[in-house]
Amino acid sequence: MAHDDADKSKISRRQVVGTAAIGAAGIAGGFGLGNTGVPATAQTRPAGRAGAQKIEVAPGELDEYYVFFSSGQTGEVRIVGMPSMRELMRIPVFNRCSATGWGETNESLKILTEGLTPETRERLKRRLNGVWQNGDCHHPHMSFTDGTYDGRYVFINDKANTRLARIRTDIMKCDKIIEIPNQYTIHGMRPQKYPRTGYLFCNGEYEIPIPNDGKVLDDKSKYWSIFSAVDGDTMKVAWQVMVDGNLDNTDADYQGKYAFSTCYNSEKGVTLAEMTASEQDWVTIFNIKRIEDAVKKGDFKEINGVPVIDGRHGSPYTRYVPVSNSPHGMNTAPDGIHVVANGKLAPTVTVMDVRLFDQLFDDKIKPRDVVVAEPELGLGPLHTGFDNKGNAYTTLFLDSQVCKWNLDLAKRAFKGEKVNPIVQKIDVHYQPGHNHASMGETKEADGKWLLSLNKFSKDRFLNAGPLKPENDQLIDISGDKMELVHDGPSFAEPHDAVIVHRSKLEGKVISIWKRDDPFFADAVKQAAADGVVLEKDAKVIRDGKKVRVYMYSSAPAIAL
Ligand code: RUQ
Repeated sequence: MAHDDADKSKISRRQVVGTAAIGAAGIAGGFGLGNTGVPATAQTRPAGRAGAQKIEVAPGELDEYYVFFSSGQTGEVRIVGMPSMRELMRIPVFNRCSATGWGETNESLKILTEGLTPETRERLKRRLNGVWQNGDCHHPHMSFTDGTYDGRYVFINDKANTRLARIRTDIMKCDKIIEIPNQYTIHGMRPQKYPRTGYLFCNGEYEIPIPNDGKVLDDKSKYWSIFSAVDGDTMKVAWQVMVDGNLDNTDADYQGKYAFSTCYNSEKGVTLAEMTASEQDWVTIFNIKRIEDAVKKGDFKEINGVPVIDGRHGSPYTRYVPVSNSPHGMNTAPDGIHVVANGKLAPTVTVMDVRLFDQLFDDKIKPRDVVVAEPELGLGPLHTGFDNKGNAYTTLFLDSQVCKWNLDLAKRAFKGEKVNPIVQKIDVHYQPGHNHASMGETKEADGKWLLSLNKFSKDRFLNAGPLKPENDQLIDISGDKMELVHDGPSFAEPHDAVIVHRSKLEGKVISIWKRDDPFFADAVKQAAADGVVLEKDAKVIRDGKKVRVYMYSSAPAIAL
């Protein structure tokens, strides 16, 4: 059974798209929109709630999961409760927030500037507040210990300005932002899962001259991409690896030995035609132990204060596994064995077995020998989530579907057995990028929920103008079949989310600030220097051209 049967009576979007190619005039109004103006899907939805699991969270009840959403160019991280899908909080990071003062207060401005490179800090001095005014968050991820979330931090990348931010989960505030030198953009970003985070792996998506000092402008033979490992405790770049091709998405294994990234521009092209010229690109595998040893024994070049290791073809530090043209998402299965590279321009996903990587690095097998399955799923496979029963869920961007498939069946089909690894496809609305299963990127994947983060919501909500909200759809995966149970509009552009069971944060998130929290340390220090007792003094200190106002408020009174 390859297709969802919920919509059998209706024309499928794939047919609509096909029809449109033959004669677009007949379907003005777009995807399945009838003359009533009510979307076809809404008309055909069965009365009452689908799905076996309860999604209502009654007044006074709490959600079972925290969802941490990125927000694309909005620059913040959002916390949503699941399954209610109620938005609980926004954490400003790369943006400016009038409600909380982020981007205005001394504390936030310090965090926004202290981790930038000296050149960027200098350049930004001429701008408002001396900080970047935005960012582009793609991938929020929680810190790990022993293969599962440990509730310490959430990390988020800024693709636009090559920054990595850390959010303290006890207060749900950002406490560190760094800019990564020698690379341009951070796209794929993942924490080390084992033994702990440890490293944050950050992909430099675009090839640039290294060092990028303005001397090389158009000689692309001198352009390289960089894979960075940031120490999550100190928020310092531990090491970088220079690679052939570019780096899109990344993930790490459950053994602490390898990280791997997709490359869609092995050609080092600068035009679309050049970038998609080859039949195959590759997955780059990084050998963490060998790289750490290289740093210890000095096999690197120091560039802008960071040890940069040469991981291009022929080096002992990397291996390049050919896969079909332009892979995108990179996802390690909770079984700790399988790693999925999602095809994007190819209809396939490529499954590798991490247990074979040692042999690959010892040159006992060839790169393609680590591939154990390559099922054809549909058009535009971008990202894959997992349950705890050996199933995978892949978003199909062009088909606007989520494809559920079975890892074991895919391996058997790869060996030549006549089995179909596809279990079910369900329509989503529309154009899904990431999806995420509850606890699905940890060894504690629980197979309960799947979120499909769809880029377009056309016809799914009251019309709020030409700019449509996006649509985060909640899918119940606890049964044999996926069931769509909730549509959730969201503002541009969440991209990705992680679903964390609330037990991982229970007792960790505080409700009252501690007086000695480092977040306010500078103000406390300044007050002491001014001879002010913060808890009870209300004073104005004039210090040359600076005026410091100390005051407290206890509703309805303010102290000054
Ligand atoms: S990666 S769809 Cu696919 Cu940044 Cu967002």
